[in-house]
Parts: sequence; structure tokens; C-alpha cells
Amino acid sequence: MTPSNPVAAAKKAAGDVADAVTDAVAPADKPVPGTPGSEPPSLEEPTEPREVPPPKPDQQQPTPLSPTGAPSADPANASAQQGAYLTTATGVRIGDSDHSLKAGPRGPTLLSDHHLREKIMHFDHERIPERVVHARGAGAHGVFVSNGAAAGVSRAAVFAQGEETPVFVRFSTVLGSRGSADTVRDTRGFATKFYTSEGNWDLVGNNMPVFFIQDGIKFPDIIHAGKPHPDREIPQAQSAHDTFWDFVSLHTEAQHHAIWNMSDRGIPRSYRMMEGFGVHTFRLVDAEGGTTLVKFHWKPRLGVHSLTWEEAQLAGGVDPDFHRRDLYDAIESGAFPAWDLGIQTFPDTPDQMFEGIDLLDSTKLVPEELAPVQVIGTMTLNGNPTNFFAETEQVAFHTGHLVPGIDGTDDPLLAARNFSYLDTQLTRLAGPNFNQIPINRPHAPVNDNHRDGFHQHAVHGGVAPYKPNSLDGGCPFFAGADEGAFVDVPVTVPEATKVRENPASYDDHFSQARLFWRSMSPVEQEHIVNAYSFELGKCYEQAVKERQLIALANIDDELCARVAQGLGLPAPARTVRYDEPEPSPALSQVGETWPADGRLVGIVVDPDGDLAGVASLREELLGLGVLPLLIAPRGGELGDGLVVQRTFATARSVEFDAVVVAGAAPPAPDALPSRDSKAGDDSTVATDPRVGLLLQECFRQCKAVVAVGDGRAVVDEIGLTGPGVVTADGPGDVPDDLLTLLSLHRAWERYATSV
Ligand code: HDE
Repeated sequence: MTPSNPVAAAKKAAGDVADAVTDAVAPADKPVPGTPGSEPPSLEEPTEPREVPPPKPDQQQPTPLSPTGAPSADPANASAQQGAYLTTATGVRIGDSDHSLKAGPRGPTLLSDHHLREKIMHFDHERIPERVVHARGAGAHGVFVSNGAAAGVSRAAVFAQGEETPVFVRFSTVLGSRGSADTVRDTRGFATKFYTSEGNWDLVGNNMPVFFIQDGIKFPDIIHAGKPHPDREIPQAQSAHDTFWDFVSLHTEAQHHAIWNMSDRGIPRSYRMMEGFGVHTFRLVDAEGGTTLVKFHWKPRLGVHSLTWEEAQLAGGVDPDFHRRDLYDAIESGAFPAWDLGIQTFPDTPDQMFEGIDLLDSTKLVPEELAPVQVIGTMTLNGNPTNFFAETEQVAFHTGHLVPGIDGTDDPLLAARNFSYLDTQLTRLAGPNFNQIPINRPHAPVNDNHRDGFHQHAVHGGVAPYKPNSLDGGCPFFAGADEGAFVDVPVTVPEATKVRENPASYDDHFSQARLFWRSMSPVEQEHIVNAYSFELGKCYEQAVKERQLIALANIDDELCARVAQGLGLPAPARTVRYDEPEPSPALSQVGETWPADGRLVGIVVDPDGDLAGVASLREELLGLGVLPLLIAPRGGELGDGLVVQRTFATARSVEFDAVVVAGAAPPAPDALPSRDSKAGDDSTVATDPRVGLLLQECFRQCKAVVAVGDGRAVVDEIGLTGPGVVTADGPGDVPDDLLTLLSLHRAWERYATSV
């Protein structure tokens, strides 16, 4: 990317604003993120009755509202546990929950034990069906502030200048089960619920701008292909298997999305560092009824960054919660992630095409160079959920949750979604009243004439939930457009014959996959080659590999040849011709600098070394919005107020964006291959061998390694030199160099295929 690129300039501007966000964060008194409770526990089991401790300061709850959106007089914690004593579900105090009621100490257990029966009954039903896709996710509360730039094209209140709208966001993987690892290669969901003054608007997007299929009727096919094989139920949460590649190599409209998954976008560094896309084209409606077609983009203030494949695999083992932990810890430590919401706008022409691109085809993107992204507001996530199940698991998004001024289009993928998201909640949330669950409650008055059903929370008055009526005084009434009614846009549908077929423009399956490939830097292309080689290398069937190689030949000869070489197969010739696409530099994620808010820096400490220096370095990094984690031979307190957060046994490189070696601790007593395999069997090294491994892994992943004071001996001992390896005399010299390196994400020059 060149600095003159307008996208780069926009990204840079975003970075400047994010710097300001960093400045606003209170530095020194930040807690160590991740402690489980709001107060430290006592050693003895507490026996004195007291109210439950409050939630942690970083936690928020759904706004207290009635099931029908009325402001509630309830205290903020009304739906949390109440009182000091254990009770039954109906509030009867319980004196013993450790022993069932028995006829004598040796039984039998009595059926009259109502507490036992209730406790076990409830436990038996604690699980609800996980989402059929996007089962694994993490959520956060926040606020969206509009800058007014969309007010001219949409009458939605959420886009009025200065309007502040509460939001709840859920990030997710697609394929894995609820307990699967965060860092698998997959698309990520990016779903936002805006609690607007006119009702809820859900923008249910992904971190990639295109989708596998053009028509929703193919969704069960692509998902069945991506999910584990039905016979053995393996592999979990990944696409490196025969059924996935069987489908996408036959149904080649999936090839564009597939190359995004094979790129670094498939293994994000953090939810905080992902773009988000509405994918479909939407229709905005202004105050006069005028319409504009748009695509929505979320631009992360921290830039778009990824793990390497080795890091993703390591994290899958050592920290399967890598992404959710990162999100929660960043919010808890005050490094609030922020995204600008932007739109690409297109004239609402009858053909719904832009520059030859079919706006109703969700396998196509519109390059930002052709239609720049205009920022219309900013979202900041500033609160962790108080309860995962109540909020993140029960939140129910729906593409049909639209507000006046925001409408869908006839994209056949969107049409199927508009059915699916309502339908799926019936089983997942057991009935039609899921919008009354606290996290889903609108912040606007609800008067919907829907009645009854499982888990009805509203106590409806009146006798006439029908229209027209006179018995309830005619209530509720229809609103006109000037009273805020949602008005369906009178789009002209051309006269047509009912058919099951696609428009001809949907036949182009490869030109944008090539556009994406050609927009990548050499190092990003290398990662894509490696990803295809790995995934196809895990397939058993030769025909599947050969068929996918033909698809790759249709994207790019060299890509195909390099993957074919890895598979030990001949590279086939291309079978499809199309016009050469222009690359889109905005699609590359390498080569710029970004704020380092909430980046994790491991500091390797020698307990007998310069602890005062480490303490001052730690304070300084906290002040800069970076999160230092102290790594020492053993746990506990070191002195100078320093508490060890990782030991040489528990630390692993993948957790850190950079490592500072501030001491040269000799091998600890547990640095034995029999106690910790990371110690290896090299007994000749002067420093703990696990520090060597930590640094070597960081070096291989092109992360920054900074050696300060005595720590320089460690870096010398294992012979690390080159870009991104910095030495400093004292801790005071570290922060500037470190921030510069973190802002680049990696020392890209260290890759053999340099950018
Ligand atoms: Fe979804 N999708 N989807 N999807 N989707 C669901 O809804 C579906 C599609 C996306 O955090 C389900 O409540 C169909 C595109 C996200 O709760 C389900 C089709 C995009 C989430 C469903 C699509 C998405 C879902 C599962 C093709 C990106 C997680 C549980 C017509 C623009 C939301 C649920 C959350 C979840 C159906 C295609 C994004 C089954 C039928 C395209 C982020 O209703």
C-alpha cells in the first residue's frame, strides 16, 4: 500500500483518533484483567450472611426495562440474585443443600424432598440448543455515536447527528460447537444489536465482505459441507476436510469466500482487530422517501491484524479462549475497542448494479477504490457482560430487525435469512417471546398485539388484541410515516415468470477471487498458499484435491502451481476466462502503523535482577495503554509491588504481541524435560531454557523482542538479531522502540517473502 492511497489515509486518520482514545484511559490503577470476582476471597469459607458481592466494575447488564420496553423502576441489579440466604426458586430459604432427605443416614432417599427434585430438575434443563451456526461467540456492551453523515440518506434516528445508541455486539466463529477453540481458521461473525429509540436494528455481519453462496437455499448445503463429517463427527471447527473442499470445488461461486478464509482474515489476532461487513446491499430511505443503496463496513481503530497459522494452532491448545479473553481483558483494562461504521453508497437504479458489479450478489464486493467508505459514526465497546448465558447466549439477532430509514434489498441470500433468524429462535429460545428476554428487549415502547406463548413475561391488559376493535378503544393505532412508522419502500418489481434460476451476472465465480489474490502483499500470498496446501493436504480424496486445483488455476496460475507442488500433484490449466480485474490495495492488511492499545507485552523478570527498573517499565507501559504481563521462574510476589502473572511453565509465546527480556534468570528447579517439556534437554544454557523457547517462537512469528539490561545476555545466548530485535541499556529506553514495533503488528521484514 502506498501512503498516497486514500484508504490508507482514512485508516491513518482512524489511528489518530484512536490515539486520543488511548490518552483518555486512566493508566496506573488498572487492575490485572481476568480476576474472577470484584473482591478477593477469604481463605476460610465465609459463614457470616451478607449480600452478594457487586459485579466487577467492567461488567454491564442489559438496561433495566420492562418486557414491553417501558423504563423500569427496578434497581439495576433487580434481575440478579437477591438476599443473603440460599432459597428455592420460589424464594423459600433453605438450610441444607448438601444432603438429600433420606430415611436415615443410609437411605433410601425420599420423594418428598422437594428441594432435591427442584434442584435436579433445573440442572437437567440448563442447556439450550446451541446455535446451528455461530455457536461459539463472545459479547460486549457498548455505545454507537452517530456523526450525522448518514442523516442525509437515511431518516433513521440512529443516524441523527450526535445520537447515542446503546449496542450489544456478539463476535463468533461459524463452524465450531459452543466449546470449540477461538483461533480456528474460519469466518468470524460480527453481529450488532442497536437499541435505537425507534426499536431494535440488528446488523448481522461477518468479518469478510462476501459470502459462500448467492442464494439462501444453498445455506444448508455449505454448512453441512463445512461441519464435521456426519459419521465420525470430525474434524471440529475447521474446513480442512474432504466435504468442505468437495462442495466448494463443485459449487464454485464459493471460491471467492474460500480464498478469504484461506487468507490471514481467517485467523484474526483479536476480535478488536477485525473489520465487519453487512455483506448484503441494504437500502436507506431519507425523510422524503428517496432511496440509496449501501454496503455497511466496520473499520477497527486498531487496524486489521491476524495471527500466524502456527500461533493459531498453538493458541487452540494452550488457550482455546484466546479471542474472548482478549476482548474481555481489553475492556476490563480500559482499552475499549472502537470501530467506525462506514457506508459505501450506490445510486438505487432499477438494475441494482454498480460499475458492472451486481449489488444483489453477495459473493461480490465493491472495491473501496471505486466507492470509498464514508464514516457515519463510531462504536465503542465499554462493558463486559455480567452473565454469559443471560446475555451472550440468549441474544437473538435477526436481519428483519429493521427501523424506519433502513431496509433490505432483494438479495436472495438476505431473503432466506429474513426467514431463518426468526425461525431458529423458536427452538433455540423455546418459543416466540424471545424479544422479551432482557438482552433482547427494545428500548422503545412495544405494543404488538402478540399474545401468550411459552415464557410470556408481559402482563397484557385489555380484551381486544385485534384490529379493528372498539372494545379497547381502538388501541393500538397505526402510525403514519410522520409518526415514525416503518414504511415499505415501493420498489418496482419488473414483471417476471416464476423460475428457479440465477441472473446471468451470477455466473462470474472467479474474477473477484483473483482480485483478492492480486491485492495481497507477497507475505500475505505466501500465507494463502500455505493455507490451501495445509487444508487440501488434510483431504483424503484425490479427486477433491484435483478439482480444487482447477478452481485455483482459474484464480491464478502461480497460486495453483505452488499449492499443487505442496500436494505433489500436477498443476492443471485454467478452464474459465474473464476480464483481468484491478487489484484493490485496501484489501491488504500489511504495511501501515496502528495504535497499540491493549496489546499484550510479556516482561521476563529475574527475581534477583533489577526489579525497580521492571516496576517503572510496567507503570510506563500501562500509562501508554499497553498491557504488561510479568513472567518469572515461579509465581507469587517479587517485591517492589510486582506480582507474577505467568511463570516460565505457564507462559507461551502466542499470548504476547511482544516480549521484553528484563533479566537473565538461571534455570529454575522445574526446568527439566521431565517436569516441563518446554525445557528441552539442553543443560548447557546459562539462562532458563524456556525463556529461550519463548523468544525463539516470538522471533519466528516476527514479533518484537526487546532485551534490556541483563536480558541482553539471553538474546545473545540464543543468537537473535535482525529487524524487530532491539536492545536497550535500561528500562527507560524501552517504551518508544516497543510502541513503534507494536504499531506495525509484526517485523514483516523478517519473513523470507518480505513486503
Ligand atoms: Fe447467519 N445464521 N445465515 N449469516 N449468521 C445464524 O441465527 C443463516 C449469513 C451470521 O451472534 C443463525 O440466531 C442463513 C450471512 C452471524 O447470534 C441462523 C443464511 C451472514 C450469526 C442463521 C445465513 C451471516 C448468524 C444461527 C443464508 C453474514 C450469529 C443462530 C441465507 C452477513 C449471530 C441464529 C449471533 C447466525 C441463518 C447467512 C452472519 C441459523 C439461512 C450471509 C454473525 O438463523
